Amino acid sequence: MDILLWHKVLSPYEMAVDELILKLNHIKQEFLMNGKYCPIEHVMGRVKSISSILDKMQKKSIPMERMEELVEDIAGIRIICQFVEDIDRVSALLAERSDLKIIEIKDYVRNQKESGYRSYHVVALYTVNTIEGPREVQVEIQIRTMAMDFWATTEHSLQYKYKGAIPEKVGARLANAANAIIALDTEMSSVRDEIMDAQLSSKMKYKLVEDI
Ligand code: 0O2
Repeated sequence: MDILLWHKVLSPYEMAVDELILKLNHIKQEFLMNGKYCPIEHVMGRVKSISSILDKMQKKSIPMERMEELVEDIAGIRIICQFVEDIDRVSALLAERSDLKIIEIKDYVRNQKESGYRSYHVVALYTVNTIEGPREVQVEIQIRTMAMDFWATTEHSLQYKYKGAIPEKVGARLANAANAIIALDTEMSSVRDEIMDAQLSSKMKYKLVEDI
């Protein structure tokens, strides 16, 4: 596939990522305006690079004609939460939306991957309006805590550094770190109410100053 065709194929995914980031950030504002704690800390997104798409297709023996069906994370959104409990709240918010049709849930929070990876994945269909009419595209929304994100980002760079073959010693330390992340998330959850109250009042104060 030549580069122009790639851009044409990826364009609806770019639109989906841009629109969803905007909409999800708006949820944050709504919570704040209503004086409520927001389970979303921040939102990021990206369209998978052409080389990563090709790598995944090769790894999973996906033929070109089934790329859009089988590479589920061409459009990727990442929602970062403060507390583990927020993950279910965000997942419920997504399930209620009329612009998302959820087709698959992968709960690696309750079912941690062998690598130590924890995150909650929602694969959904989202419609964008192109000049050729409406297009339904798949998006993968990853929901995780800040601590889970720290671990996953670090492990991802080590996977890259060691080309997927992380040495046993490093793997063992990553496994220890994964356990420490679980302990940290549990500890943060135990002081959740106090942190939520403190943050809400400071954010509201900031908002009032902004409004004057
Ligand atoms: P990217 O874009 O570089 O993050 P699999 O074959 O199991 O690896 P699958 O079945 O396509 O993946 O779907 P799954 O398990 O939902 O994983 C898709 C994405 O989840 C990955 O994208 C990662 O972002 C993240 N992920 C899954 N497992 C791990 C893991 O062990 N460590 C880290 N750090 N992230 C993980 P990609 O394709 O890796 O690409």
